[in-house]
Amino acid sequence: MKTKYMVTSGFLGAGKTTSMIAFSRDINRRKRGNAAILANDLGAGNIVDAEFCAAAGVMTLPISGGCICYQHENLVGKLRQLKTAGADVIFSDIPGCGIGAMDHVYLELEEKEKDEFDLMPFTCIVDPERIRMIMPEQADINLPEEMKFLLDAQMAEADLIVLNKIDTVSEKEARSIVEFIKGIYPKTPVMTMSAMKGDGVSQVVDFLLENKSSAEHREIGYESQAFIDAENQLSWFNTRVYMQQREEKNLDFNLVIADLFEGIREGLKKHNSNVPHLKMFAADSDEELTDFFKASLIGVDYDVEYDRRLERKYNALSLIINARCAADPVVMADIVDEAVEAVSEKYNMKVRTFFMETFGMMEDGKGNIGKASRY
Ligand SMILES: Nc1nc2c(ncn2[C@@H]2O[C@H](COP(=O)(O)OP(=O)(O)O)[C@@H](O)[C@H]2O)c(=O)[nH]1
Ligand SMILES: [Mg+2]
Repeated sequence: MKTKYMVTSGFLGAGKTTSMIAFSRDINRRKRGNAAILANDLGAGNIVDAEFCAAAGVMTLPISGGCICYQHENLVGKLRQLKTAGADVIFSDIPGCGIGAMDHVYLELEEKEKDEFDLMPFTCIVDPERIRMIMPEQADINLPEEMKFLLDAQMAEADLIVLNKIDTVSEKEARSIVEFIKGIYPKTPVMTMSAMKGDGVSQVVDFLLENKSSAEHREIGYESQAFIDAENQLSWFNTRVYMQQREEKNLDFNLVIADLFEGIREGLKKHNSNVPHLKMFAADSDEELTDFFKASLIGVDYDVEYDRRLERKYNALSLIINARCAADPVVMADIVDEAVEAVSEKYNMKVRTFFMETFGMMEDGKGNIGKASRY
């Protein structure tokens, strides 16, 4: 039997990872298959999303170092690995600008591995907050204008557009966003759901399992000047820091991490910068995962959203921070450094950085086109 495979696209923080987890759990719960996630990111390692998917109890493999668009053999290898482990429905996302996978992933799979994979509808996850940037109101949400191109191109590329986070808007608002999307893309089905609360998830899953991708090239301005200008605005920052209380006192690290988020928020505001998605993850131990922390910030103007907080106190913790920034990567690294320094003083902790990488999407063709740099 062929393995079903789907790519999820969408803007940073739109809910791609949360959606893949929700789809997988729904499939497993309703015994519609055995679902797995291939979590893709540009960094070399220490990726919050992959850790979180696994912690959420879904079979997960990470594929890091670059976009799946540019590592076909590796992608197929990982898909086969998941298949061997029992998966028959696999979801993966695309990092970075979040476009280009129709040509680079779907069309290549159709050409080379047609007998092995059934391509489910290429699905773009839309966030009701960010889409306001391109709606008639042209909302200013403190993101660079150049990013508007991405919001549009992501929808243009998709077989299915899903308006996510409907728990955050009224029915009337959701309807008007759906009408707006249908006005621009009259041929593309549009569905609504809340990946977090579960509303509409089964309906989307049924659509995905019962339909196939058109697997056709669409003109979305890939590599156009507008694409390059958008890509130029984005940078990546990943780190893993080990924090240890100097007097062996057990700390509520939820407070430490909340202070870190606020420190980074202040630093970004001071530098007139923003972070479309800042994620932090920490767990009690790599294997057990009985206690873990995961939270997201989707911009300096929003509240921190907690998927999970730590239940216990610890005297030391290893914390992963991933930031997808609209900021100079070096400035971003300094902002995080300062915030870490501030909490280390406040809580009397020794801090060691075990891993750090920061790069601009456009650096020597890194972004979608190659490997992340390591400093
Ligand atoms: N209220 C609400 N929040 C959501 C929903 N889906 C995702 N989120 C939150 O949005 C943030 C970004 O989600 P994530 O899946 O990491 O986005 P990604 O960057 O597209 O993978 C996280 O804080 C999620 O908890 C939803 O349906 N409703
Ligand atoms: Mg994600």
